[in-house]
Amino acid sequence: MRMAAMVLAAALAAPAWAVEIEITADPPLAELNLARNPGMEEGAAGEAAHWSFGTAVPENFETAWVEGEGRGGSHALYLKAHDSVMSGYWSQTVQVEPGRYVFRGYYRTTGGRLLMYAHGRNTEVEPPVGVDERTYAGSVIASFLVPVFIPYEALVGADPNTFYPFSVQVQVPERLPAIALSMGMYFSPGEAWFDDVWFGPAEFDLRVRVNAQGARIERVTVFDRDEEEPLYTSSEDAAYPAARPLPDPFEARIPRARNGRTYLAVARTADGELFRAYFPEEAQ
Ligand SMILES: [Ca+2]
Repeated sequence: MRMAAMVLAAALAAPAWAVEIEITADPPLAELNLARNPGMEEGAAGEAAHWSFGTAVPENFETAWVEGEGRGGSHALYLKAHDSVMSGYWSQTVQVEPGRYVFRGYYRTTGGRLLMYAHGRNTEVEPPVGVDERTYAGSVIASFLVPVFIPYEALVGADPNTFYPFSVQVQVPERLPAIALSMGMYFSPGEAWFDDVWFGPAEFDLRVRVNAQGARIERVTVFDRDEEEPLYTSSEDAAYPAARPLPDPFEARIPRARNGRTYLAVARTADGELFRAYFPEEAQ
């Protein structure tokens, strides 16, 4: 009898509802990804689809589409540079429009100097537009395309079995119809693996949905985790003038979220209970 009473008390103390919050990119990031074969899983006859390796000294490099060594899925791109005589890169070309993009991905390495960059040039217009990654420093076009250069020194101590993220901001100028995404080894011996590439718009819309399932939700707030001020508050949303509780389900769209940032959606019930969800999900 005493046991039954305790169980009942516990049941009463627990909330009768399970508020569900979903915060997603809309459209989903996978649909915004302009890179083809971004996870390196497509290919045939030992060749990864859509990626090719380029260097002026092919004999300095071993390259492969490797299986069982990927970060996501099973496949990755691999390269080994024997000596420091030349750079070499895995690349693919993507069509672009003027605007801000992000080139992201993951590498792992046992050593060597890596360079990941987005680059392009159109010499058929006057003046020519584009950039050369080796002359970006201090030039007028420095902000167009910024390479991520990871020197050997920075990689000392890096776990050779761990994939690390890289991210490059890309400002595509007018009259540059396409750019190449490249990942490779820069004048040093070493080896590297690349996987899970994403190239797409630097900003996108977030969609927040709250299924209250019986709870009274009073407020929904969305934060950029690195900013103090909320990005969105339902009480300031013209779509929900003084609505208490908020409609169930609740939905809001937040424009111009920035790629690479972490977002937090918080739903507050009438009792002051808080429910949270993160974007991207793994940030939690
Ligand atoms: Ca993969």
